Amino acid sequence: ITFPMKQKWSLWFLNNKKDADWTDRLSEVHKFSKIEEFIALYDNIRPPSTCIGCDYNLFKEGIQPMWEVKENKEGGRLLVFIERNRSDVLDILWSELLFALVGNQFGDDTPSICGAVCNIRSKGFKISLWTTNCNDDEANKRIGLVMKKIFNDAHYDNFKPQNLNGIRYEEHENVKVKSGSKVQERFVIEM
Ligand code: M7G
Repeated sequence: ITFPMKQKWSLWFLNNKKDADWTDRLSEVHKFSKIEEFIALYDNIRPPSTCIGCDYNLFKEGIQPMWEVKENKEGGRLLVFIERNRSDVLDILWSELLFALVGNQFGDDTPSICGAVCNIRSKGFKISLWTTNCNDDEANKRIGLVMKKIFNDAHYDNFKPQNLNGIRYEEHENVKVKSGSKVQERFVIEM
């Protein structure tokens, strides 16, 4: 018996070679279409907290995890910040989000989703879900509410999801031009 996925996904990795071009740092690690393939891969990669300076990305097969491609060009992201002293929370939230995606938890809103990104930085961590149309507030809010439920239902040691300061929606166009400083959000979902 095998467990095919409704949607094929691909895992990407951005290495921490800061001197190289951003696109050269990015590589596609593995594509998969069965839950058991995903679990086998998941069991063999380091948790994000051990990869400072890197990104993990889980994107739909065929969508590159970058602003420039057509699926992301007019999109944006549902974003949470995680403080740098909570690497345990980073690892939990990232795995919960991955399993939710491959487990089809976003249901009928899956077409609006492009993928998930985990930015691991010494100053702190970011987890985001990229959606394809930044103007589709209704779909993006429904997706954000599912994300909120996933993060609320996770089990933490001595941490409350309310400490995440909400899930904010940012348009990629605004993120691009404001690297470093805080981007104006389109909406926030309180945790
Ligand atoms: P980041 O890694 O998303 O956030 O962006 P950080 O500030 O927490 O490290 C850092 C830089 O990586 C950006 O200013 C861009 O130079 C580059 N970069 C990030 N993304 C997501 C892209 C992308 O999609 N395309 C290109 N060309 N560069 C990107």
